[in-house]
Amino acid sequence: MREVYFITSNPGKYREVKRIGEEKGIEIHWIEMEYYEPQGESLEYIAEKSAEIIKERLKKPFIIEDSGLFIEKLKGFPGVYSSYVFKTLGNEGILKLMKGVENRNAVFRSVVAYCDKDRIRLFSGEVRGVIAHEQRGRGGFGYDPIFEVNGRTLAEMGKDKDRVSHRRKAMEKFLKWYMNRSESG
Ligand code: ITT
Repeated sequence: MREVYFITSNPGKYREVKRIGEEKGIEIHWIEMEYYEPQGESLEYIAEKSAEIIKERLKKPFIIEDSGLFIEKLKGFPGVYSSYVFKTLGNEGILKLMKGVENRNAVFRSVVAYCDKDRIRLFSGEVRGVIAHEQRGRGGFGYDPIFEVNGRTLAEMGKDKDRVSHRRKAMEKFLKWYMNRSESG
C-alpha cells in the first residue's frame, strides 16, 4: 500500500485527508506538528514557504495543507488569516460581522503542498457557498457550522462533506498526480 505523511496540528483536517486517501488506496500517516507559517498574500505562497521550512527538519517526503475562508462582502477576509481569526473572533464573531449583510457569498480554498528532496508541488481546490445566519450542525470543525453549500452547512453534512469540500478537490488532484508518478517509478 502506498503511503503519504501529512503534517498538521488540526485533527479535523487529518480525519478528512485520511478518509480521502483511503478511497484511493493510499494510507495517510499523521505527523502531529505545529509549524511556523510565514505571513503572505496567498495560500499558495504560505504553503510553499511553510513546506520549505519543514523540509529543513524532516528528511522524508510529506504533504501539508493550508486552507482559508474568503468572504466576498468582507473583501476576502479572513482569507489567509483564517486560523488566527477562528481562534480570536470564532464563528460568532464572523456572524456578527455579517449581521444584516445580504450578499453572503463565500469560498473555501485549500492548497496542498507536496514536498520531497527534489521539488515542491502545489494542488488547489475550492468550494463556493454562503455564510449561514446562525451556526448549524454538530459535525466537522472550524468554520463548518457557518459555511453552507446547497442549503446545508458543512457541519450538517457529516461524511457528505467529502463529496463537495475544497480539501477533497485539492487532495484528488494531488493523489492523481502522486499515483501516476508512483506507477511510472
Ligand atoms: P495546520 O496545522 O494544518 O496549519 P490549522 O488549523 O492552522 O492547521 P489552516 O491554517 O489551514 O489550518 O486553517 C485555517 C482555519 O480554517 C483554521 O481555523 C481551521 O480550523 C479552518 N478550517 C480549515 N479547513 C476547514 C474546513 O474544512 N472546514 C471548516 N474550517 C476549516
